[in-house]
Amino acid sequence: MARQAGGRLRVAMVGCGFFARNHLLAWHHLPDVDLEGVCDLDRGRAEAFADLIEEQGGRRPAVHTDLAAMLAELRPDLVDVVTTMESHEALVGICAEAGVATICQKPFAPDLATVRRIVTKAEAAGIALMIHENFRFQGPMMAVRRCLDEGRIGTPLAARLSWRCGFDVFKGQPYLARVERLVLLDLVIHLFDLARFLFGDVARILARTQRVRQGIAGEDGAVCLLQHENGTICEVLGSYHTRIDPDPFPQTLIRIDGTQGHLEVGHDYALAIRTAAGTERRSIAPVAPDWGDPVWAMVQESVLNTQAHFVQAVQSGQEAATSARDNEKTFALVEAAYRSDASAAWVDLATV
Ligand code: NAD
Ligand code: 89Y
Repeated sequence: MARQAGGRLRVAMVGCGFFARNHLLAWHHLPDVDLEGVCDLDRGRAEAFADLIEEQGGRRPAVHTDLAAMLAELRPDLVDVVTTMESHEALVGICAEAGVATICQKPFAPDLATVRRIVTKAEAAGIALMIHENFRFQGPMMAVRRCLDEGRIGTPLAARLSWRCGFDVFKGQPYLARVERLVLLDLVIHLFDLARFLFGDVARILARTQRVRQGIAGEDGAVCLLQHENGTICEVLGSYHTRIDPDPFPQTLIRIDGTQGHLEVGHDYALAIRTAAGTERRSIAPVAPDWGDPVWAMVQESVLNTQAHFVQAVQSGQEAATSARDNEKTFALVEAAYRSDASAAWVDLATV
């Protein structure tokens, strides 16, 4: 049910780990939101989050170690699930049973069958469920989408989205070293969503993966080719092992050839648009939240934008852009990419 526009939303978070700090601060700084509760199996982590809100001048949220108990006590309007994928089915299930609007971090689940079970349960319960897919909410990516919408380079023909860097992702997220489906499921999933955001749904995919780093369970490099339903061809590159200078982390570098011109997003968010009229160059650097860290500015701004989008969706009763049903399509691309890699063949999305 749509909430009355302008009403305040009572929010509770579950998962107080590495990435959740960005969510916590974004909820604290969003207008019309009251952060009522934080929950983690590790009470110390939840207490530390509550301390941080107090240090920021906010009202201390209630601390919990059990989601169902937190929902029974606080009855929030919105729950933010910021745990890793293995727990999403159980936690979103608890939210569905409580009938509460839920936003859940990516990856939605470990596999497509689980994604589909969660979507079915959420729809049967009638809750709004959005996946926290934040790349399309990065300020620079929204600027690229505006250029395409304005027809600056005509119809996109061929494109490249590249996130290849040497940033040590295992330092902040040590669990990544143990997952067997690594770079496609953890990172390239964002680029697949970005490709869908920029060029629409995908008809078929070809993918190859590589394992470079020693001592990790999954693939850490991937090159994919997407053929979109509208004919655009998009190359998607993801890697955790690339030694490159300057290192673009956390940026996605972009090139798009269109019928009327070429668009490029290079290092430091340098946008260049080449058309018959000449070349326009400008910065599309993100606006760092004042609570942010300069290295993570774009990530933190995108978290803020993603959460603001869900608040708006819940308040208006409209479906979120990256709703569970929408994200199932992004997830299907990951599943298709693994199938393509295993068979060394194109995979038609209609078969996934
Ligand atoms: P993490 O392991 O650091 O934190 C997860 C926390 O959830 C832990 O504190 C754990 O105790 C808690 N938890 C797990 N199960 C629970 C349960 N049933 N009840 C209560 N608490 C529970 O993980 P992280 O690095 O913060 O990642 C969380 C999610 O965020 C992952 O899915 C990851 O892929 C995603 N992530 C997204 C981005 C992005 O840019 N969108 C970046 C990094 C991580
Ligand atoms: O977990 C990943 C994500 O979602 O974006 C980048 C990342 O932190 C490391 O791959």
